[in-house]
Amino acid sequence: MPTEPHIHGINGSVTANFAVRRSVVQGGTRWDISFRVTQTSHIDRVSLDLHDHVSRFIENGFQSWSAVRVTTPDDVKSARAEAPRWFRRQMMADGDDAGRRLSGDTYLVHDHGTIGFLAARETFGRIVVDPAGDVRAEWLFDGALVTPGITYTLDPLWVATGDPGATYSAYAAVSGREMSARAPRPLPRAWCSWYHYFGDVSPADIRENARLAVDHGVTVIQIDDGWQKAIGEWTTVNDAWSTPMAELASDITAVGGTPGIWTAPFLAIDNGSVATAHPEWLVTNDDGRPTTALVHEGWGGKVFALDTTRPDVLHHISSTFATLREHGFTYFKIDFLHAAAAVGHRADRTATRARALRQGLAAVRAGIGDDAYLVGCGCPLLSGVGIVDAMRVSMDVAPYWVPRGFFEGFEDVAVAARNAVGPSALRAPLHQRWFTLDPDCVLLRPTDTELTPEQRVVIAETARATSGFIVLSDRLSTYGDDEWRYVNELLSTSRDGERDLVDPLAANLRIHWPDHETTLNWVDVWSRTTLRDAP
Ligand code: 9PG
Repeated sequence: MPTEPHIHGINGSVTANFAVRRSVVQGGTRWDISFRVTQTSHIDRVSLDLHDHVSRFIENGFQSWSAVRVTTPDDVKSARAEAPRWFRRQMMADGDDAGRRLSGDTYLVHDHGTIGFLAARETFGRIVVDPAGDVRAEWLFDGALVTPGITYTLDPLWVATGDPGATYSAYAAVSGREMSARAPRPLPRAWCSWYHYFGDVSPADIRENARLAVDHGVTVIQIDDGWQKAIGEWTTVNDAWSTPMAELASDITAVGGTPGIWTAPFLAIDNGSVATAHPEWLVTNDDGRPTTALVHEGWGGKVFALDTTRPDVLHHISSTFATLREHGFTYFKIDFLHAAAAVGHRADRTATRARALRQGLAAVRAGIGDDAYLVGCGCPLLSGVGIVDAMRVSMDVAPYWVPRGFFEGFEDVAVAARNAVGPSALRAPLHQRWFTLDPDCVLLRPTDTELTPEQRVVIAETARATSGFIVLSDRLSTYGDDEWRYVNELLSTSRDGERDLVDPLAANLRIHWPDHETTLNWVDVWSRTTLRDAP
């Protein structure tokens, strides 16, 4: 039986009085915990020993791109501790634990059940597995200031014992309701510029593909990274981009398409106009200097994070997105969202990282309007529930299968097709219960690719089985009759509706989807591939 929660201060001990209430919800135990402190304190975390022991589980990483893999408690990948701090903190809810312990961030699916947080409104949560297999729950307060006289209510925890697949689906349903998941919208049929053109895309490329896509029933034309003036400047195009975005959006509309656009709303490049004009808008380190949220050589190096606890920053974000909407865009892919949750200091010292992120996401939604289609990416998943329509749940797909170049211990989170396929399959139960699951793009082009025909099919079939959210990301003029016939089959047979995993920890992963079951051979996913569909 679990005991009393513990509270950990940033500097030394904190005393608190806890109130714990337990109830039975959908076959599991729901824990509602609140506390009051006896003196003003900066809180690191609250922890609860679960007196449970696991031997196999899914390591479920912090955000869209983090590691998602079936593993054992001792497989801590100690080399992870050597990766740069910004990278560890981007990939794990507690990046400072990298290489020492594994966790299910937000939830843990294990050999005899599922444990998870039902909400991410107040804090990020992690289910920590120590190398011996003992588990505890942690609510991360990130140093937030807490005051006596206020009752703090933790995001609820849910603990269920039973079949891993069944408890996983039940957990996704209970937490989705707790976070008021949005009603699923019809599956978009989309084209995205990234995985063929990458940063080297032009308005002419967009127009060429828009025409071909719309002719084949693919209507959303999503312009990815490469159009913007700079990271953080989302209302002006760069010098090489000859066309104003409002004009390009109207060109897309004119051929029958729906204009879509990529942005990274919480980032500001070092030395860019936002960081220079408003240094006070940035999340900072202990030394008062801006926190490096990430390093991206393609963009020019260090990238900072906006402090989304500031009303002026939230206003800037909302008005930026209202402008993009006025330009004609109604489909928005917002990326690198973890930056709003960067570790560091913010104007509102009572705010946790989770609250900062949630406020930033709400500001984007306020700017685009309730009816625009919003796709989250690089985001702690539960934070987006109730705000986004769809969410990326894996690392980037690529025109090659196995990763090339990564920080040691983090090979599962490097760009590579297998790192899109595996995590998407293991997160399939989130589809429709949390949001429309985005398993990343389908790549069918027969040229400019190192994927074998079989690997291309595995990517596409994984997208169909896990959600039916099909986004093509090829230069469409490379398609012949065979590719278009397959696109047509994918679109006409994709099905909405919830997904279940028969045994999430098995070597053959069976994904249940409406009237179908697709089996991924796990060993092969990480090396070669096979896939069987049993209608
Ligand atoms: C645009 C891309 C695409 C893509 C997104 C995101 O950690 N990384 O090295 C890393 C590399 C690329 C990346 C995310 C993380 O890609 O997922 O679909 O929009 O940005 O720059």
